[in-house]
Amino acid sequence: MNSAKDVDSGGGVDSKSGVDDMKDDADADKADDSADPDDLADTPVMYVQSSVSGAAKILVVGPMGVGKTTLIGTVSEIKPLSTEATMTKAGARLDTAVRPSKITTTVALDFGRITLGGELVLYLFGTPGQQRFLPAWKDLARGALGALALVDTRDLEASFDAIGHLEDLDVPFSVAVNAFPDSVLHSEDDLRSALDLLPHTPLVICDAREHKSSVKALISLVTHLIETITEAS
Ligand SMILES: Nc1nc2c(ncn2[C@@H]2O[C@H](COP(=O)(O)OP(=O)(O)O)[C@@H](O)[C@H]2O)c(=O)[nH]1
Ligand SMILES: [Mg+2]
Repeated sequence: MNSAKDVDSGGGVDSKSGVDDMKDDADADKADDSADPDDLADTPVMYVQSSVSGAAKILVVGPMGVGKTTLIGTVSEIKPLSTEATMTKAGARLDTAVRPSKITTTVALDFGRITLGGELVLYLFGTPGQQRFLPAWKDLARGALGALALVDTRDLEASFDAIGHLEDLDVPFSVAVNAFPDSVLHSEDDLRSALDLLPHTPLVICDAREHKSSVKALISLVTHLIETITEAS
């Protein structure tokens, strides 16, 4: 049985050359892992590259505090749109403070864009995790090709809603465990069984603050989507 650590961030990504090309290009496009999304305000190239031949709407889902805003900000080649708002006492009855240090929350959505392999543009829509945003969440799911479901192993149950909604709405997804320093280590088998994942659903570990790791998580999803579409046709 593999330890959760062994669920390499590339897990679930096969070595198809096209996918590797995507990874390399995405890495080259943004080599600096520590890039501050705010720096992108000065980035002149904001348009979709002329080499792009396809686009996909991708959801980034998960409970509050799991790292959705962070991941989209990490990978986005445009200044990400984020609707973070300071949590107030008014929301205290509704929004459970997941971490004392977390004082903002996404009130509508996050939006970012990443081009993989110079050919495929992913439009990333981060969805608010709170249960009361469920109607908005369903609207956002319309037209989505797939979703990356972020999971925090410190509170697996918090991810059940989002994963359940994806299953209900038939949105194919892959799961990325966003590793926090105090995350509990689980074996891959245990995680799969706790999250009730189908065998073909990719499960990877990522650090939403790291570009390469986050891109790998998205590539695992895209690979899965390509396989799903190919199998269906
Ligand atoms: N240590 C660690 N902290 C993270 C990671 N991802 C996000 N965070 C922090 O966790 C907090 C919640 O992340 P955020 O992206 O706002 O979560 P969201 O509610 O899902 O959008 C922020 O303070 C992030 O800086 C991670 O991979 N590792
Ligand atoms: Mg957020």
